[in-house]
Amino acid sequence: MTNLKTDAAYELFEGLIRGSRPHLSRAISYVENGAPGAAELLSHAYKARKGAMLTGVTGSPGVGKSTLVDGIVSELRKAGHTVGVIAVDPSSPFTGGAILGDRVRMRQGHSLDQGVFFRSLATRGHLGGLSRHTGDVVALLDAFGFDHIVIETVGAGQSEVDIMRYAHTVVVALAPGLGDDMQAIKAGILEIGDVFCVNKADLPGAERTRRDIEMMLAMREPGGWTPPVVSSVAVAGKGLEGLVGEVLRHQTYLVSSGLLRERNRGSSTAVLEEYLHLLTVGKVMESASRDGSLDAALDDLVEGKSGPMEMAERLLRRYRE
Ligand SMILES: Nc1nc2c(ncn2[C@@H]2O[C@H](COP(=O)(O)OP(=O)(O)O)[C@@H](O)[C@H]2O)c(=O)[nH]1
Ligand SMILES: [Mg+2]
Repeated sequence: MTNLKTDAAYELFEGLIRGSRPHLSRAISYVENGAPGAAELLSHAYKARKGAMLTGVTGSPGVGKSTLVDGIVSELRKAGHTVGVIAVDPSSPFTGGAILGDRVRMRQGHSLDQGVFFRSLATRGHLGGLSRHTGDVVALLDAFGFDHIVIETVGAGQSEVDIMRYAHTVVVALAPGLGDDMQAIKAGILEIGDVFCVNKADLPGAERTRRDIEMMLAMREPGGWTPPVVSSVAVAGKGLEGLVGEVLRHQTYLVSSGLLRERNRGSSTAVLEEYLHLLTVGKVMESASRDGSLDAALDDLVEGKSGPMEMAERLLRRYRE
C-alpha cells in the first residue's frame, strides 16, 4: 500500500508504527535533519496519528517546569498512561550545567520505563521558543501511539504563545519570588493557561502568588472553562496528583464540550502555516540566494531603486515554481 520513496524512510515508518523505540528515535533525527524521504515519512505519520492528548507546560525559566514534567509523567504512568515528552531546549540536558543536573538524575528514574519516551529538541534558528519541528515530532509520537504527549517550552516570550497553538491543555507554571505574578500579566499568560500551577509552594510568598493569580482570573469573563489554580512542591512530588487531575479534567471537558475539535483545528493551522512558509518564503529565499539575485535585490532595496513590496512580488513570481 505504501509508496515511501526511500527504503530508510519506509523502514522507519514501519518500525515506529510497530512500536519500536529505536525506530522512533531515528525517525525524529531523520525529520530534524531534513533527511531525504523525511517529507514522505511525515506524511504517513500525520495520517497514522492516533489522537494523543497534548499538554504544554510553560512559564519563566527556573520556576520548575522540568521538575514538574517529571512529576506529571510519574502521575500519568501511575494512572496507566504511556507518555512521550518533548523538551524544547536551547541546550542539551546533558551539558546544560548545574541547574540541569538534578533534572538529568530525575529523568533517569524514567529511563528504564518502556512507557515513557523523552526527547529534547533544539530551538536553533527558529523564532519563538518552539523548534520548527515541534508539530512534526508530535505527529511521530502520536503515530507511535503514546496516550499523552507533554511539551516543555523554554519559557521565553513567544514560546508561551506558540505552545497554545499545539497543545490541548496549557499548564502555566509560576513560582513565588520571581516576580512571576507581574510577568504573567505582561506576557498575557493569563489568557493562555488552562491550568495554573504555583510551584515551589515550600517557599515564602507562594500563598500570595496564588491569591494574585486567583484574583486576576476572577476578572475574566465568566462561562466556559474556569482555569483552576493548584499548588505544588515539584521537588518533593507534592501536589502533582492534583495537577494531573486538573489536566485530565480539562481534557475531559474539551471532549464533552466539542472544543477538542477546535483545538485540533488550531494546531493544524499552525502546522499548515509552517509548511506554507517553508514552501513559499523558504523556497524563494533559497533559490534567490543560490543564483545571486537575492544579493542584487538587497542592493536595489538599500539604494532605493526598488520598494520591498514590488521586489517581493517579483521574486515570488520568478521562483514560486
Ligand atoms: N524549593 C523548590 N525548588 C524547586 C521546586 N521545583 C523545582 N525546584 C528547583 O528549581 C530549580 C529549577 O527547576 P527546573 O525544573 O529546572 O525549572 P525550569 O527551568 O522551569 O525547567 C531546580 O534547582 C529545581 O530543583 C520546588 O517545588 N521547590
Ligand atoms: Mg526546564
